[in-house]
Amino acid sequence: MRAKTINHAAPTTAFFNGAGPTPAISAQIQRSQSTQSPEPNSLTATQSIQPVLRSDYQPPAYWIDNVELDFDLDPRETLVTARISVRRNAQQSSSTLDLAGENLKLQSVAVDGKRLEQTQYQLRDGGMTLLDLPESCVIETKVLVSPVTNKSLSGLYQTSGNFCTQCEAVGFRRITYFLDRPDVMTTYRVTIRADKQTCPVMLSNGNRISQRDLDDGRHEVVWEDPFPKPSYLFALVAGNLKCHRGTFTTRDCRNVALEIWVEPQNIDKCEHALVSLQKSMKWDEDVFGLQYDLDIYMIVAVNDFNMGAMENKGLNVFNSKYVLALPDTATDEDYMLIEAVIAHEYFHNWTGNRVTCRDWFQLTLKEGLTVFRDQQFTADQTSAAVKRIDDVSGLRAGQFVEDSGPMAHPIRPESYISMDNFYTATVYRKGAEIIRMYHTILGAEGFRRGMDLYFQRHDNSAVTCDDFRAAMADANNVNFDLFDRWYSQAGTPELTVSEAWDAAKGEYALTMTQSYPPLPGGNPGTEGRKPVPLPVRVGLLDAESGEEIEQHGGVVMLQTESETYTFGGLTAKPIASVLRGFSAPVRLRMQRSNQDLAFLMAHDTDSFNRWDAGQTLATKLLLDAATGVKNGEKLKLSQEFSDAFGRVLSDDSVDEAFKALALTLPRESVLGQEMDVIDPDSLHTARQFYRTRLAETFQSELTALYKNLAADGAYKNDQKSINRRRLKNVVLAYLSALETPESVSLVADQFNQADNMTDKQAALSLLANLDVPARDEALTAFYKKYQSDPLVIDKWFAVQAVSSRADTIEQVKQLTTHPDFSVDNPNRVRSLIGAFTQNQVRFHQADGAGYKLLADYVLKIESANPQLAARLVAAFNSYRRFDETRQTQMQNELKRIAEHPGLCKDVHEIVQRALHF
Ligand code: B3K
Ligand code: ZN
Repeated sequence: MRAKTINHAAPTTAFFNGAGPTPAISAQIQRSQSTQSPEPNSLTATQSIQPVLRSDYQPPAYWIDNVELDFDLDPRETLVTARISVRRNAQQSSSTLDLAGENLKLQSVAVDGKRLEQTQYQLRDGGMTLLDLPESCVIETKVLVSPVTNKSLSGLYQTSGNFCTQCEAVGFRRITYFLDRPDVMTTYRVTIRADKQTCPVMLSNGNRISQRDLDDGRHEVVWEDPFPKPSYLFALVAGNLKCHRGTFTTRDCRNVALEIWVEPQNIDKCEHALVSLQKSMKWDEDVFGLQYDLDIYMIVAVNDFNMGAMENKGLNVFNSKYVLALPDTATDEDYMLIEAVIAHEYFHNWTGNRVTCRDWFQLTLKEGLTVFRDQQFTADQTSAAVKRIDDVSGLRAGQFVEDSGPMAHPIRPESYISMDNFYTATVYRKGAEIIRMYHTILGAEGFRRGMDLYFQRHDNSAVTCDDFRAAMADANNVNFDLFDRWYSQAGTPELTVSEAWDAAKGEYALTMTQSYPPLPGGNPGTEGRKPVPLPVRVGLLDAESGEEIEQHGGVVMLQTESETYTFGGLTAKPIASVLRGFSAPVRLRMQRSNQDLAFLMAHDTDSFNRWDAGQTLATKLLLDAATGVKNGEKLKLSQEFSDAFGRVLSDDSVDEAFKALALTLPRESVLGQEMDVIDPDSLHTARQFYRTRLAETFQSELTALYKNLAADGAYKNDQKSINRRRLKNVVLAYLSALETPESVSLVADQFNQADNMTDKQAALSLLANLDVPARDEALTAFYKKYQSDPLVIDKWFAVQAVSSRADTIEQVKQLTTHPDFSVDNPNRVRSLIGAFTQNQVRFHQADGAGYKLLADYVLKIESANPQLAARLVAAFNSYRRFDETRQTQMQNELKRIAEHPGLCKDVHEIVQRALHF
């Protein structure tokens, strides 16, 4: 292949959208102080919401050499004593030290053993300032915190009666006054005292060095973590827990004790998590040469948790959803996610903990990299092709939407009001795509060289994304300077590809042009955007035989706005397969005929593009059909698509999981992105029409395939069986679209006879869409059987919330009054309200009732759990993409939320960005 550049056009002002910075974000606003937990030590009664800027980074005035923490645990009044040895940063001359602290009742503060008078320190909103400190000293603070009333699930809180902490990003300051920033790394010694009856187990990071009983019915344990760490990796767990144990022997023959701690009733559900951990430990040794470094690795499963899990050093805390599994209660997808999340948190031990972030703007340094690592791990455990398709689908459905709306930000953001709002699909998923591009360019070996150098240079330190990029470049003698743009520019680039065939010369040319669609609202990172380096994997197929033209396959690097790549020595016009494996996170724009797409669906040797060709074709046809619905036309199933569908259905050369994906139509939310104005109703009708017509056309093939797949016998957990179940349930979904008595009983039979949750849940979800007696019977039976298992009851709420039935919103409202619904449990809120916001056709119901319901719940939970409320309210972020009526309705709800007195800053930030977009 040879490349010649025909157009080196300088970046045009087309990227510039002219709007200034979002005023409401930079503006200071006054808010009354949160009344939820009074802070008697605060000096000010009001607090201004000021963004934190990346450009404001300053090294700390003091370092911390070590910290001793003492916890006297009590649900209402836990006494936390912290002794921190501080030493002035040689590069700074200040004798003033600002410690962060929130929701703490200060009891005393002493420096080098001398208690300070109130005049010797200042308490301010968000912390304490100590004046005239010597060059080094020991600061001792005593504070009271109240775990039982802490519903924010940040800091020290109670869950199911047990004590638990969550410190990332800024929860440690809710435990004690501290330099709560990731560049301050120190060693911890932690003493925990609690009632022996209610808290028989007391855990913290590192190694347990002593344990003893006290006279008053309490007991004490001391933990010491030899590795310096930032405060966000601190953890403490105490309560009545049981342990599922295992071991792992490292490559250096060290024995590591593996302990999974859960509530007693869940002790039989831990084996899968344990095996996942062992696999992860082995994989990181094999692929990256990284061994575990402590003698013990603990995982605790808790029911109330804001996210998936947390990688605290040696003591991971997990949402129980990502630990507990038995075939009867967890689906194949749950099993896979558990393995992936366990791996992700384990991999953080090196990418995150040993080498951490200098400041929170660098979050993608650890998250993008660790997501990439867990993706590679899962690809190795399952199927690389299927994993890639799943990941790209997730990226398109979540990150692409974020990147074109009010929350668009570079993977390394420039500013934030609440850091918790920036644990985003962009930082995680797009961040992982950027890492993947280094891997694509350097190959596995070159990437490994870069990783080795990164650890060699930066072990035990807090660094930046630039340091990572430099390690990758230096280890391979490559210049990655242009990659900096991926870190500083927001938005999804569009890659427009056009082809030209010169029959006389036997030359085929692909011209690739990159651009950014403009973003209104002037989000940081959108002005003056420049071309980014794009590794584009390309292949050519012989249009006659469908065979790969080997000499022309490979990766081309597009580093400028536009280039043309010419492929010579051809006797006939080939069919190009572009962006194989989704080698760069862009929207590909290439005019292709339906025949070419059908050809790629049948012949592409790149399985990602094989699948994507089908999705592109389906998208074109479904969008046409949606327009047809709108115009009142009679819909028709496209013959081309029907033929292609039939070929996939009868293709025995692909594995069942791939076939399941290839037979699945693009989701309504993904289709919506391709419309100028999203029309949820027409889209839904069009997609339903296609599902039903395909089911009718292929009824006998689908029925035969279903029977074949259903004849597998008793549940098995191997990959082949998992793939077959995946396909079986896609086939069942088509059959259920027929809505005939036979198809309903097929689904009901699967529900009744299933010996595993995958099949049961799949059938229940299908029944939930129908208006038949079997629906209510199944929902009742399911509830009755699983009512004592919260994770399964979450599924019960979710299937009803995502139902396509016209009365879904009424059902969701009803369910909010169900005795099992609780606003304090994030999993439950997400399973009902969160799931409902993903139900495009019902959440966007024309009368705005869905919007009102969401806004009501955001306001109901915002003061208790700001993080969760902010996640939910982001469902309004796409409001500009809808028709005017819906836009106005959503805008009005956003305004109602914005005007709520004392609104928490997390929700404030999301809502203001949305309103000013
Ligand atoms: N690092 C945590 C996320 C913390 C979120 C704080 N709001 C989980 C993870 O990415 O591994
Ligand atoms: Zn992570």
